[in-house]
Amino acid sequence: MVELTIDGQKIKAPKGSTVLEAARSAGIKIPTLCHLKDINEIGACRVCVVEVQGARSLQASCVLPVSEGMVIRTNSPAVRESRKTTVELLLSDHKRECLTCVRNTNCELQNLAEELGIRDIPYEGEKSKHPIDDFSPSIVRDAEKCILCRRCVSACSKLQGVAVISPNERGFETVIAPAFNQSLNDVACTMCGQCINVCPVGALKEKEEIDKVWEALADPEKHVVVQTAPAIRVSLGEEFGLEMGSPVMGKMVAALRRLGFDKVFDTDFTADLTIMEEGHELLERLEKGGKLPLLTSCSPGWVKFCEHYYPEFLENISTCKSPQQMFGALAKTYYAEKAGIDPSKVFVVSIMPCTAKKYEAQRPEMRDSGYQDVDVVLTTREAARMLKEAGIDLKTLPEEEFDEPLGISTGAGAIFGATGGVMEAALRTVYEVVTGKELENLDFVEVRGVEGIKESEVELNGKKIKVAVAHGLANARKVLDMIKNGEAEYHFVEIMCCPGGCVGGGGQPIVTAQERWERDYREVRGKAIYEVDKNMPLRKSHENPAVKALYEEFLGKPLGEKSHHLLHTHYTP
Ligand code: HC0
Ligand code: SF4
Repeated sequence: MVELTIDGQKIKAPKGSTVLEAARSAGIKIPTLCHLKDINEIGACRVCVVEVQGARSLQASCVLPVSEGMVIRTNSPAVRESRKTTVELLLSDHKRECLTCVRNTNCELQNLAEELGIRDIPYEGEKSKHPIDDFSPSIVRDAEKCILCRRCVSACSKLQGVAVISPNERGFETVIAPAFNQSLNDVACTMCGQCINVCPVGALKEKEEIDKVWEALADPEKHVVVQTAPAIRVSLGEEFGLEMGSPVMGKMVAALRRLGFDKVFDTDFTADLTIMEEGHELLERLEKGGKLPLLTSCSPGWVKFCEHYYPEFLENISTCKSPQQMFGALAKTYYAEKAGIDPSKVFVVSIMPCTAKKYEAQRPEMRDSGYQDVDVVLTTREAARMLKEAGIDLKTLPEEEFDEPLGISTGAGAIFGATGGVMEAALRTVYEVVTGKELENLDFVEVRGVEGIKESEVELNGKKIKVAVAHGLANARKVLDMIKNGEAEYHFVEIMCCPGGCVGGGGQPIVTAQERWERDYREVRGKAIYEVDKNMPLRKSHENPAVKALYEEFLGKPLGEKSHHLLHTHYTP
């Protein structure tokens, strides 16, 4: 420990920590902009400058290590002046569309300008000119709003191990973009949206598709159904001012019904179905000597990553479509038939915590119903925007139930939303199917939590099954490399593209740098998902009565002919 003085206060801080960390631990606030805990700690923006006694210039506190006897001032005239000038300069070359910006009232630059009391921008001069890149089905990039903080660059390379965006050119010409300023659509971007989640401003956002949904809802010819992903039931509330991780399942159903959807269904239903299909696929590969380890297929950012960077593993990926896509295929076949509706009139909307799901829905493989299986994918944020536009306040609504039959699910379906959840759900079912015995303890805690890579072993009729779970593509890389190099051997591996799994998806409510500092959003939302599971009357996919009925009435059996046609696909190199 070292002792230093910050604003007249004596503070003890661990050796190797920064002045910013020491100040925050003592409750002294230093504003930051480019800083993002553990991800982007580069001292680039200089908003966090402080005065160090004896030093000739102001220092960026986020990269300044503490030292014994240091005397720091975080709030002197020189410090305030410097911070203000920095932000004024940023604003002078910023496309100031605050009133119409997607991040209006939720922008770290806007908040900072307000906190620093900036009332005018004295440095109006030349402005950077860059076209908007909106060719990707998922991500829109507007470099004229970019403040060059590099948070997206670090997230893409450090969290995702993808590194398709970086600074191009120099000085005033600098632009954060793929190499040679190409479109994100033309490079090996996974469309995960992690860059959006860390962007402090509106330079990165999802491709908004709200208008298509308004149009469908207004069309009396269309039967518009909505499916809600597992993760959004613990995150949508954040957009309405509720505590992070608040469960809002019943209110969410009520809100979507009031928005005008003809049926409010649940992706958790097809998550349960995925377990039936994928569980049997695992058993078949184990018995018949198929390609192992089996890798999960539900996270489209991960699948795209595998296609670009590890094509040699494509045959390991489960042939199961994701729950979102199984839902679309069934909505326009099984459901349409059962409800007596012309499938061409069924319009399927998904609400997903994910930007890559927009891309997934548009893949050519995803049309087995005879139509595009899922018509529009909205992120959690877009769904909240629609509700707000309609004047629906989630908080004040009663709790309502999903519609039947595609709204019936178990706790196993719910935990898909957190890292380790697909694995746990699969183990609950596979264990009981193989052994014929009832599981005494349903909680496979070894695969839970935010550790980057988790491993476990399960005994099935005397045979040890080794499993692993990875979340965040940088961790996926590690696991795949270990398998490739013969350093690890598994039978089944769950890979989720986003840190924390879908609860941390690129379409989720934005968590600011300050909030990321205060708590681990992946952990808070993940725990909330496991609470949802705990409170469900049924917690094993194979016990879902609607899934059982689906097999009896329509599919026949897991991996049967109809399943193969509607619910499975192949990703080819
Ligand atoms: Fe997920 Fe999914 S769990 S990918 O993490 O499998 O996005 O929430 O909807 O499809 O169910 C996301 C979340 C889904 C799908 C499901 C899977
Ligand atoms: Fe990188 Fe994901 Fe953003 Fe693509 S979407 S640039 S892979 S962080």
